[in-house]
Amino acid sequence: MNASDTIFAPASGVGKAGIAVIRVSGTKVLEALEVICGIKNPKARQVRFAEIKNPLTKEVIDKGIVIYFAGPESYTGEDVAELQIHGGRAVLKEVLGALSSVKGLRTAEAGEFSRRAVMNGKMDLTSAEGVADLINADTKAQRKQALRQLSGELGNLYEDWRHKLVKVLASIEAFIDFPEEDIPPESINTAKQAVTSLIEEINRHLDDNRRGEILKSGFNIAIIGTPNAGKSSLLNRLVKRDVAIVSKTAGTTRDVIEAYVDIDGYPVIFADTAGLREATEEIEAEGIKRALAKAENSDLILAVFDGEKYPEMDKETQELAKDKGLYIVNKSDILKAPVSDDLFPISALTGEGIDKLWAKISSIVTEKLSLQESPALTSVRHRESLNDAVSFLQRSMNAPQLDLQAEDIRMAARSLGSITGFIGVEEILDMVFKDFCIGK
Ligand SMILES: Nc1nc2c(ncn2[C@@H]2O[C@H](COP(=O)(O)OP(=O)(O)OP(=O)(O)O)[C@@H](O)[C@H]2O)c(=O)[nH]1
Ligand SMILES: [Mg+2]
Repeated sequence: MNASDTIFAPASGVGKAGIAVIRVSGTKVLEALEVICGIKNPKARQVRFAEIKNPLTKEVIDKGIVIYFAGPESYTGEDVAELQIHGGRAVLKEVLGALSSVKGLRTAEAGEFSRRAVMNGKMDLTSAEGVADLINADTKAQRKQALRQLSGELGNLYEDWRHKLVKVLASIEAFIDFPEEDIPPESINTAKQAVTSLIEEINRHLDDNRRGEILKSGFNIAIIGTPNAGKSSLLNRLVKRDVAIVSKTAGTTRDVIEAYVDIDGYPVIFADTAGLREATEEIEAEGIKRALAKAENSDLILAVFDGEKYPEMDKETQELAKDKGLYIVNKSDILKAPVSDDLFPISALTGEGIDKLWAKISSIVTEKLSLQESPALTSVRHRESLNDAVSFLQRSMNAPQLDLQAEDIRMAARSLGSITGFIGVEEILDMVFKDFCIGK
């Protein structure tokens, strides 16, 4: 990958459409516009109608709209052009072919436009990740979270923390490097206090039950229980589709069957699993193994008990679901004993009790994932760097010497900087001189 190449790629999706957009970015954009569209000296940000030609045969491929953005006032910070052409496969293929025949132009790699935007300081890394999340957003809450991140809310939070550390570092370094300047020793205490409160703040942010990450990837709900309890029937009922096979044969479901639903704007993935019992053969044993893994990795468990057997309730199912489960007694249509208040009696067959269960699931999901005032942590990458930062800060608090303390704080600032992509070293020096007026 060469960052000096001019790159192009369809910005719109695959398949037929009324319009397709091709984006071109780099130093050769003007040249490409002249060769392919016959446009010379375009005005930035003005819509131009143009014939798009094959530069070799001069044949007109399509007629469309061309917009030129002069760098740095563009998405990537470079010269950019957007060609809005008809979205037919042949048109797209030939226009892309025409672009690739211009010397110095090549197809962009995945994420390369946003990568250039980051490299050119148009956005930080978290915003670029927000762009990807926004494109992948399936539900309203996912879209909102992604847009907040794209808009820089998360990046600003991390940058703000890093700035605090840079300030602390500046005061410690000043103390070390310029002892003759009579810096009050309290400044070291103030610095320590700042580090302590930052550790607390980062820990609060980390300790959010993975709200942002779950919103991004989907809230996982596993349906478990003994064979024939009615797990597959419940799944079909909940997602209003016939996704899983239902039969009176115990042990029907073998593999994990997942179905995706949007609950009030939140992404939820229900997983039906194999019935739990002593396996009778190899495939069933594997299915049960997967069921247990699914239960372990889910955010909520729907423990389904067979109403035909109630009040007997399977012990293993109870145990598996005790920390994060709802106990559901299915087949309420044929129940012989009344169900106690803490359980959800339902009939997957008739639909009885499903509304109440659905309301409960929905309230759990909403409470767990609802957007908060401060932006949520959304990726493992961020979590790892934040954990590193906290470790360094904690170590700095116990460092025996000031210079070691400073080094740990510098490492912590670096970890934070790696999240947004800003790891300025120079600015620490800048800060020393600015805040303490040391030097001439
Ligand atoms: N009467 C009654 N029968 C039900 C109800 N729900 C499911 N059944 C029946 O119970 C049997 C088993 O249902 P499934 O949904 O396949 O059960 P499962 O828990 O997925 O079973 P496995 O996949 O074998 O683990 C089928 O004959 C269903 O028609 C219900 O609410 N009432
Ligand atoms: Mg089943």
